[in-house]
Amino acid sequence: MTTLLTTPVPTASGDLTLRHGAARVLLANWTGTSTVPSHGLYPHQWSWDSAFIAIGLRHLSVRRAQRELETLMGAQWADGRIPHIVFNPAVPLDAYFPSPDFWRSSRDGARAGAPAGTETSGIVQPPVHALAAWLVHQADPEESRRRGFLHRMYGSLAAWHDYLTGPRDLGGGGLAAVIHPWEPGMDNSPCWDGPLQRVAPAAPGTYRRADLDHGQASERPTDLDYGRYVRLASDYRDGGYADAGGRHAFAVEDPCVNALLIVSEHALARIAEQTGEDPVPHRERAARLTGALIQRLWSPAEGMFLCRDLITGDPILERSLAGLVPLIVPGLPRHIVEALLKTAAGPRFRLADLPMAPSYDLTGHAFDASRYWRGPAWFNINWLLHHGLRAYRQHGIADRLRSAMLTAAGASGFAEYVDPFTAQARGTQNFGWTAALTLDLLADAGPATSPAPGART
Ligand code: 9WN
Repeated sequence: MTTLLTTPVPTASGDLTLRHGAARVLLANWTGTSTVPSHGLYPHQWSWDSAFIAIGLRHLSVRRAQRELETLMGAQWADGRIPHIVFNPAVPLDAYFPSPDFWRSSRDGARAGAPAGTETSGIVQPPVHALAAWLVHQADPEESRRRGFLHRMYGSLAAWHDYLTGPRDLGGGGLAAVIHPWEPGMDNSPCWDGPLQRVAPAAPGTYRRADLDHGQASERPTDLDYGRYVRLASDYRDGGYADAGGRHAFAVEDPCVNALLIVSEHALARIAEQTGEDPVPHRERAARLTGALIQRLWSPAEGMFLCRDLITGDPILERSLAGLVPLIVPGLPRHIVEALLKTAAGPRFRLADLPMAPSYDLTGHAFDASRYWRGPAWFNINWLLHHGLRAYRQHGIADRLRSAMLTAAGASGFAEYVDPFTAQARGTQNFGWTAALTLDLLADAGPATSPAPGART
């Protein structure tokens, strides 16, 4: 069956203009060792962006896609964490906040194993990396073997997953927790509104937001929320970036983060098979994580997965698109798949009639079609949904989503995100993962060219 772990068979039928446009963005955003999400708003290397970017870059240059991931893994901490930003020392400090002099990773992260020669942030982002490494390998297995690509990636990826399932299992229930709203990658999701109430914001004059130099204030997080982000990050830093034993004001289990961890753990099993390691522990861990995801985050009443606030112990009653992303997890019970598909097509997400799925419940009290992660549609999450739909054989709706995403990507100038009703551009343009995933979708013509059901590739 087609799963996220299968590489699409490239076709000649892709839209050439769109392909050229997407390739132009990736070439322009390449810095020589990695790709920036956007030169203006995000001028460094971001962790999950790089993974999605590598998945698209493999269609242009397998070597460059490998390099993208190798650069990121080169900044891994000794405790296994992959930092959410790897800073480019050539970029001025005031180009992005929080800058390296805020995180001070090489000094304040030394005890947690931060590298001495590279400045990074100290928090993490969702684990898309093993999936990306596997897909990059599959794009040209011979070249990958010749360069020993998977051999070089395996140990780092295994350490990364050990970190997430070890020190980051803050709830003790077998799932990875996030300790900052930037970690799940959906920074400004209404899911964090409740947990953030407990966080005293950093004093306004103590930092300067650089994001407002590039983005409209009406589309970005509020100053109050930004102050809370800064407080959480500086408290974590001041505690030496310690996880276990650290007192976290914010600790949440998120279904998208954990679904990606499960898919990446399956990818790690495939990688282990290629490198001569034992794949079984990875399959077992993927199975355990899947059980914990269902047990801790599935809500039969909502027909979707919910985040869990580890400080109160309660589910967070906000419906974000993160709760449908587990559709990418293989082998879900049938009743859960059916409920997820019903919720996706229902009034909250309208996947069957809107161009792309909104990031948050259309009927929710906090819905905002323009503001960051509170309604707009994002390409990376819709790309994941597209794969989930294919995996569970919903080819009609997957085809529709794919073609709407391609249209929106081209028409919006490869926007960071789009209005969920009109698909009009929002945020910045020439955005890395939008271009990369466009290339990937163009190469993916659907089930007709996919391997036979059950095929292991
Ligand atoms: C903070 C880079 C990143 C994405 C995140 C997105 C946004 C950063 C910010 O940009 O977050 O990490 O400054 O808002 O929310 O998903 O990885 O593209």
